[in-house]
Amino acid sequence: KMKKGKVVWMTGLSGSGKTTLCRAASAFLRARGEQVQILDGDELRKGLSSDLCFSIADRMENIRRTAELAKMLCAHETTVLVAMICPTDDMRSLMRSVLPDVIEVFVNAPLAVCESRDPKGLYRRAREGAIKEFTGISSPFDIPRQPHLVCHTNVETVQESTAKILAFLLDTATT
Ligand code: GGZ
Repeated sequence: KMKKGKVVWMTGLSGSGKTTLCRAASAFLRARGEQVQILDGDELRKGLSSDLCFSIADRMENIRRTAELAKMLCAHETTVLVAMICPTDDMRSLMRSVLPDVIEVFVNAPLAVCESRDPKGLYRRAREGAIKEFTGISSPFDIPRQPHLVCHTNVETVQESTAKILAFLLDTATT
């Protein structure tokens, strides 16, 4: 019987720590000899989705494409770790319709914390009006209703959050 891979989808604001947690989880799984693919919104938007911007419709299409790609990778025993804001309930429903077994992780740092981190200066530019439709500032972010896990990255260490994700993933992998 073919073993199917799992998809873990990190949803959360820009600067909440999605990429960091994906990289940490990926390093752990690779060290165990597992095949892992990270799908990072920021990266995909330079290639596969370089035609898309940040309107609701474009984000929907971005999510749909990424979910379909994750589904294909899953069929090859690959664990797929997605770092994508996926900001609205509608987008998460679309994502779950393509990936019924997805593990949804809410990477939850308060907006004020994400804004104070501002590693790329995007929040500052969004506040100045230089970036339109910025999530949390001028574009919606719905609080996830039923995530499998919540990582409070403002109070947990990267190790603690990663351990939580891996424990859940490895537990569901055997059931
Ligand atoms: C949100 C934006 C925007 C706007 C550029 N709104 O933290 P980052 O910088 O490195 O990653 C963010 C990334 C978000 O893309 P996603 O594909 O994850 O979004 S979605 O799921 O909603 O389709 C951020 C950067 O792109 N970025 N402009 N206006 N984030």
